[in-house]
Amino acid sequence: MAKHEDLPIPVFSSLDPVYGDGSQLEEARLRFDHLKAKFLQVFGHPPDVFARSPGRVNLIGEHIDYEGYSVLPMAIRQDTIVAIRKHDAGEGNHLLKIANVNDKYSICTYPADPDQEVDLKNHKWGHYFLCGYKGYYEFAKSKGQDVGMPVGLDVLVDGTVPTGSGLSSSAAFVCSSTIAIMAALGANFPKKEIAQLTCDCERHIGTQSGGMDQAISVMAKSGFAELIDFNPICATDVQLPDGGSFVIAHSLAESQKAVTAATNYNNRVVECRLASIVLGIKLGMKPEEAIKKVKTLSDVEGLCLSFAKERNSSDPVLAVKELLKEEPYTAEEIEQITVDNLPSVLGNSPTSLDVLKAAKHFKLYQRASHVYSEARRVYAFKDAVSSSLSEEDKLKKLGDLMNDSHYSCSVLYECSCPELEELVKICRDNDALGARLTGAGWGGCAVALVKEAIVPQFILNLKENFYKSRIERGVIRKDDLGLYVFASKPSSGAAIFQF
Ligand code: NG1
Ligand code: MG
Repeated sequence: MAKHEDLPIPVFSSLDPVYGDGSQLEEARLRFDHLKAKFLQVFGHPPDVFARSPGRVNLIGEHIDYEGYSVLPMAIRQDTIVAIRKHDAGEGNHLLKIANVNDKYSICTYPADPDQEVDLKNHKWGHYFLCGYKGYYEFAKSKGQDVGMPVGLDVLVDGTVPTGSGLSSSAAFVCSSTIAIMAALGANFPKKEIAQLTCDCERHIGTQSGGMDQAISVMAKSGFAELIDFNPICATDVQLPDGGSFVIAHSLAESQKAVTAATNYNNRVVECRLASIVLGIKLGMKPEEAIKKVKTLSDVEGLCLSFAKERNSSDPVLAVKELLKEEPYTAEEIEQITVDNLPSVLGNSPTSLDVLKAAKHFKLYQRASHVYSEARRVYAFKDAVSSSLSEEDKLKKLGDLMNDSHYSCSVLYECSCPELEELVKICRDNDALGARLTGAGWGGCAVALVKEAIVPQFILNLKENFYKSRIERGVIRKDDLGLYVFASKPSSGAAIFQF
């Protein structure tokens, strides 16, 4: 039998395989009916085809995908649906028109030109569609496929993944866009290739992101979390213990990753890159060699491990502790080690230059310690799930690992924020077995592991202790609470609908 990741995106002629048979199905029917009606109203034609791709919650393994390490997310029910219609050759104006069912997002128009640049200085929501558009053409060309003359596309988007929440609304949008474009143009590819191409193309938005979000959005299976490995991308099913449930709660601080990239997300990617090069040099590589060959902390883990072994340890963090200093490094201090200036060390990439301009110093010790320890927690989590521990002990172990992960994100990686700290504490005070920020951080959601039996009471307690005062202050509406705090089961991955 072909492996799950080698199969193409499934094409369904009914909603049931994705949205089940309960209240979700009714909700989905209404959404699709509304999409069809609105499409007709905006564009004067019905759509050809639909694609959907879900958001995700990362259970453990934060800020390590771009360092080459495995992560453990699961898809959530909330998703993005893209309805699309391809113009006939010779028809219309050769434009990509991207509309949204939510009036907050005004229509975005681009030329139907796969070679156009994404205008990073002028961020628009439609840019994520453009990422998928460019990505599809880049990929098809790299496979030597005849892509023909680009034609105009009419597009209508309906997303239910809250934005800036660490639940990967961006990847849900990029993946559903890419898959809708493929479906409209009559192409389909193995899931693992789509996971890689959507990861590559989301970088056109200006973040040096890893591939977790796209991989889970494309490859998720209902009922399972997935251990995602990179290089090459591969997903292994992880069946979570029955007695526990994951509750997702929004801190209500929105993190605008595309806008804050230089000081937050890309800054950390650059710090990890510099940490890995400095470690490589300290562990015996010539500076030119390290600059050329070392891209991520996983590239020098072998050297760190040999160093640790000589000291009778199997922990790469030992090398970090002995070889890097705890005080932040200045650019000059790093340049003395690399014997080259930082812009050149980083290959003069525009997004890295933005980081260098904005950074005062670089916390190499802290970032590398986080990455190596978090990578090990992912495997410890996976091992605990499949261990022979009693369910009670298993859940406790998973909760402890989630708490350790949060501590590391907060103290070493500094990607938390006061609202997330408050929320995580409230989760723990209300009997969560573990709680942590999820996704990039600096706002967005926390995820808590809670005993199944207490989920309703736990959610009520969060409402009382975290959300009530915010409703009173008018930050959110009481009726919208269900959008901000909910329990989630692992949901299924991307799909195409052709009715
Ligand atoms: P979110 O939380 O969706 O912004 C980001 C990255 C991931 C990963 C996490 C941190 C993108 C598209 N996604 O996710 O690759 O690095 O942060 O673990 O940039
Ligand atoms: Mg994102």
